[in-house]
Amino acid sequence: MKVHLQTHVQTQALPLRSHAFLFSTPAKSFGSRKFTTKKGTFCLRQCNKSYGYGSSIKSSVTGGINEVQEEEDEKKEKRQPVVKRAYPFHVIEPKWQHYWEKNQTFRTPDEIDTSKPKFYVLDMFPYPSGAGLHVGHPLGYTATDILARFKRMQGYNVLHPMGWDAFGLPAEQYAIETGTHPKITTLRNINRFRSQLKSLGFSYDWDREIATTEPEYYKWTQWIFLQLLKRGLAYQAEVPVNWCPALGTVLANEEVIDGVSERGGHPVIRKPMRQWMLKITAYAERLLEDLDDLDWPDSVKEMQRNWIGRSEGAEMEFFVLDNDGRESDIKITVFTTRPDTIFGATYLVVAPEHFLLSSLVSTAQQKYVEQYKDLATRKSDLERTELQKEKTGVFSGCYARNPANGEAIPIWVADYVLGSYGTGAIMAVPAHDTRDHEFALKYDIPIRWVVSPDDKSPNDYGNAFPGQGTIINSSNSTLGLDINGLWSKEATAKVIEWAEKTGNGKKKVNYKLRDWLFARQRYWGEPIPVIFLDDSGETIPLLEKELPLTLPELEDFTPTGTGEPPLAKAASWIKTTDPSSGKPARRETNTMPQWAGSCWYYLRFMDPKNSKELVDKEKERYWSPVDVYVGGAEHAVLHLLYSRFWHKVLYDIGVVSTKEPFQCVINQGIILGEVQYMAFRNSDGNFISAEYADMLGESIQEKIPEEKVVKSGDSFVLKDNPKIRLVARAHKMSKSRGNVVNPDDVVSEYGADSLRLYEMFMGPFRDSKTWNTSGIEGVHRFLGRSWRLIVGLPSPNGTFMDGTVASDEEPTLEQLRSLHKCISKVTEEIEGTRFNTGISAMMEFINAAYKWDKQPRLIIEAFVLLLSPYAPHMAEELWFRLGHSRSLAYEPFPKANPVYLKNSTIVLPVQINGKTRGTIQVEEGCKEEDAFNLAAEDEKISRYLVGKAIKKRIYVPGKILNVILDRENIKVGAR
Ligand code: ANZ
Repeated sequence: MKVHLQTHVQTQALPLRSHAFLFSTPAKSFGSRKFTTKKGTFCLRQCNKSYGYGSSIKSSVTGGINEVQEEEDEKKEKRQPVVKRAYPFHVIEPKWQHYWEKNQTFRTPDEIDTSKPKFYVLDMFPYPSGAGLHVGHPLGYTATDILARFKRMQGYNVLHPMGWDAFGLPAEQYAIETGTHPKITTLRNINRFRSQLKSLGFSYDWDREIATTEPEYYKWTQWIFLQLLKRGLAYQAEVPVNWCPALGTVLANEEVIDGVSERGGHPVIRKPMRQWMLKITAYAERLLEDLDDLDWPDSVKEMQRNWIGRSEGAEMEFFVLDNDGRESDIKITVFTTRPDTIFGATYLVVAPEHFLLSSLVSTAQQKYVEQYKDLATRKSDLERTELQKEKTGVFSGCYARNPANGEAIPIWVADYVLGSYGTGAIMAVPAHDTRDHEFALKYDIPIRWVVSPDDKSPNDYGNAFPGQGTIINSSNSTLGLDINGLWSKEATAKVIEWAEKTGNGKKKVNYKLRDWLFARQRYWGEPIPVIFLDDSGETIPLLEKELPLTLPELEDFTPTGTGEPPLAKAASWIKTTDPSSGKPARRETNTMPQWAGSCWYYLRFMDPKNSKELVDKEKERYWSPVDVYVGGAEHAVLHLLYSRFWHKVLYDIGVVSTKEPFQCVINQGIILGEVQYMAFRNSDGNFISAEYADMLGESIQEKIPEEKVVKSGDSFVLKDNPKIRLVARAHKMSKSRGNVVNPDDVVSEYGADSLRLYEMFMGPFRDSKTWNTSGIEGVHRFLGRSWRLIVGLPSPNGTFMDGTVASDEEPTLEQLRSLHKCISKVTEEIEGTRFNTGISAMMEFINAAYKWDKQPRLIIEAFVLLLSPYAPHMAEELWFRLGHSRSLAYEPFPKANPVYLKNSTIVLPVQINGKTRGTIQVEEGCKEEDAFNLAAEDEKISRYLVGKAIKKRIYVPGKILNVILDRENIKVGAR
């Protein structure tokens, strides 16, 4: 999945008054440096063959592990030794990737033992960009792989698939520039991604690989569209799009920068066009309610809630007055969340695009209102609703009656009210809404306080008081409405009740969520399966048996110039006939947005080759829902919301059995580029310390290499001149900053296991973290140490002996304790997705094991199994060297024995002045202070201590505590 380029207006939640805009622009992918080869890549290439697009992968290799080993040994001899290698990962890794592929180790069979528990762990599938994998990808993929491997070893049936979100703008843009068909570019990129992923040893079931661009896949995307259409959840509407007359094309929001096209800088205007919309708003309430039971980050749930933006309130009617001050038959409906403040509504505001505006404006104000409307259409909704922006508006020349107190109040036109939310009109209460307050002060409109906080009179407030409180100044005996003295909540209920009874309004729930704009004027997307009759223009859905409606071959992908999508050029494809009436018809030339394919792919993985159904019912019932879904936080709103919407529709029509698709969502953190150190020079070219750089204003920045930098206190300074402080900063990886790390380089230099381990060891999985090459060296050393502990030291020529140094002796108690502590911690930390601390536990274990004379097989085998989800290649090789002939992928994961987890107690003799006076029971490893306190509490021993001053204590942990008394000094008060 990539950060999708959105075309036009997406399902939108708009910030309104008092609402902060919570969803920031999605983070873009890291990008990647051009593929470079370094020492060692030779070996990787050998085994990372690219396979055909969409084809299932078949290994061409025959023979068992030994045969593979021989082949590899042969290759090894031809290779140059690489100094940095702590162990022969360059031989081991391709060997095991090869083995897994040949033996289909990670294949999840179609027919499985469903009495076993299941675990479906899914990555947000990538957009196969031309840049290849970046180091951000393996972060999430390693985590899911560890979980998948761990659960397999715990006896679960695991579904761990991978595929491609392969429609998208870059391939089409490339096609426009070069004429290369997007299919070719996509295929090339998929092959590259696949081989890169394989080089990292992920345990995907490659047999289930899918691409959203494959007709067998998008047949079902189209099928879902037909179901939506059947249920009135897909409809057509005129919607404004970004139209660039000079380029003759519709542009995505991201292709428009400051009102001009990114390409060429031509003006872009908003133009209404016929579009397909999906009625996600019909599911707003369920999308909101069902969030509660999900095991998702609170921040993501909150973002979804804000995006849906449920507001409870009322619609109130305000009759417009004619020139004589009498009620006309035009009424303005406003949406308010604060009906309790109705007596304080001293003016109305209608949005510049309000449908009634032209019938309201007085002749005298006509000119000003027109000018104002014109200005407003050039601003985005975001600009209009920005809290800090000065409010502007014009008087319409017209008044309306406040239904609560009968007052005539002015109607204003102002762009801080949006046409697209609520009713596009508000009752303005300047005493209790900050925007209205600012506006009323500017245009000299009366401010009436109607809510009083308990402790202060409202006039003490220079600003609006937007809170709840006790209602004041709110009674009208003629209408029988009196809310004075009520608390805001009660007053709101009473006003709504009164309004409903008198016909002045009604209770109303509003959502900020908008329907989803579902058409794109692009070639490289799923064709929309409908036709239009030539004579009547009627829309006819394709029959299900006509699916898939495949994309026609095109040679020219350039825009048509008329705003018609590129498919308009496929003349013979467009012309068709309606099968039921035989009438001539035209095909739809818009395509679906990239979101479509990613909305439901998790279902197809359960049954990827089913040609009769989207997914087999039993398979779906077994595998649903996805147990753990890992991906970037940039998908917190739209992708997850769209998928949930489709899933709920599929639930309603009986295709899926669960209300929600993803039980647990985890967002991995972002990997920032290596820390960069910046120094500053003044205009004479001399270095100046960072704190003066701002003062001078004209300083020149210079990047300083790490080796010329030292840490001094909390700062970084120049090694040669410690007076010069530097600025240290980590930036998001980007090509332009030149701080992108290519995983291929890391793999060739340190091996895939080191990359996997490093990505997990960098810090808590969910946090952002900075890349640091010396960190990889650290984990690489750990792997090397583990290898040498088990295999033994290399001979002088650098080769390792076969087998291991494991002995067949029974492990000691100390060894068992070390091991079981490690098992317990590693298990707990994998389950809690705290992978970094799991690695620390293994490092501690290895440090302890280095102190042992012997490495008992029982201990070593268990450690190898513990290590295997993290560093599977090395673990498999060690397992093989330990004498096993099958992969360890399905070996039971070690279980911690509680007996070895308890700290045991020992009997510690206590001496006073060298004479044994008793014994105490202490925990093994007990600290001196604790041992002494226990001794002092012991009845037998304490009597030798009472009233005595202590000269010193001699403590040998586990052996003895000797307390030496000061014979000269006796504690005051004793005797
Ligand atoms: C009177 C009032 C008094 C309001 C008060 C607020 C405070 P949310 O919670 O975001 O739904 N509003 C309604 N429609 C609007 C539009 N199209 N553009 C801008 N503002 C709009 O906000 C609802 C509140 O936002 C409504 O309640 C309305 O102002 C304003 F002390 O009505 B209120």
